[in-house]
Amino acid sequence: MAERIRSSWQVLPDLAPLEIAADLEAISGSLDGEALFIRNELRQCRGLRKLHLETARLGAGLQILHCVLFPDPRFDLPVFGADIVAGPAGVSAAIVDLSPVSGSLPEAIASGLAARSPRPYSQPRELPPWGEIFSPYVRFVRPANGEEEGWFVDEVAEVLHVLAEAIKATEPQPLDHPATVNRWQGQLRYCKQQKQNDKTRRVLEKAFNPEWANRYIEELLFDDPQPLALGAG
Ligand code: 18B
Repeated sequence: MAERIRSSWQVLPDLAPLEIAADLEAISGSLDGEALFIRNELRQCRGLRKLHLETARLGAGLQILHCVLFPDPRFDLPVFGADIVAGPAGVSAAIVDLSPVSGSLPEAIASGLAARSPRPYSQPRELPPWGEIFSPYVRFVRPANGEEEGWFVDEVAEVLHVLAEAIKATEPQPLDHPATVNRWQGQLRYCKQQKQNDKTRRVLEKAFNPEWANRYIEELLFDDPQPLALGAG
């Protein structure tokens, strides 16, 4: 999955490095005597202020893949988010979405997502209340076997393709355009809702400590978009 995501980034326009604090790029430690490792990769490109892929192994058998692509608010683009959580018994949660930041998805995105063939997962999962940020096309499942895991990997690639096409087709609006301001607020709200996921916080608090977990969530996982310097765009 991580390899599929990395290779999907290669086609994006003006892909460039994005600085990351050295102490957040590769993190290792131990939890209950088990090795703990986190790797973070950051990029930026035309249309996206931040591309983030995190792969983590936390304690006894918990593996997480977390990927969020945050749009530059000047572009009419949604937030891409994916999270896969696997324990010793297999994948318990697999979610992928292009989430709107302006009420509803741009038309080309919605039709691109709607055109995909549905997969008959046997164990769909119910979203938590903070999940109201997700689009009607969100996929949230517990893949029951290798076949369903394969469906999910394919779906993530399809969703990334829909986003990549939209990035190519979208022109930026000025920083002080009301639509830009609206999308900036929508992205702020996306981050605020994601921070209500207690399951993420609890795992990080246990593996590290509450202060570290809070900094990690605020500064790396769901950092707010930069304030709009009105008049500068
Ligand atoms: N998340 N996930 O990314 N989370 O970060 N995640 C869990 O089987 C981590 C995102 C999402 O039912 C679970 O329930 C950690 C993004 C949803 O209440 C654990 C990190 C999205 C749920 C973690 C991480 C997202 C969920 C419980 C940082 C979506 C279900 C596993 C590396 C775009 C929440 C389970 C619920 C669950 C942990 C979604 C342990 C530590 C970007 C909806």
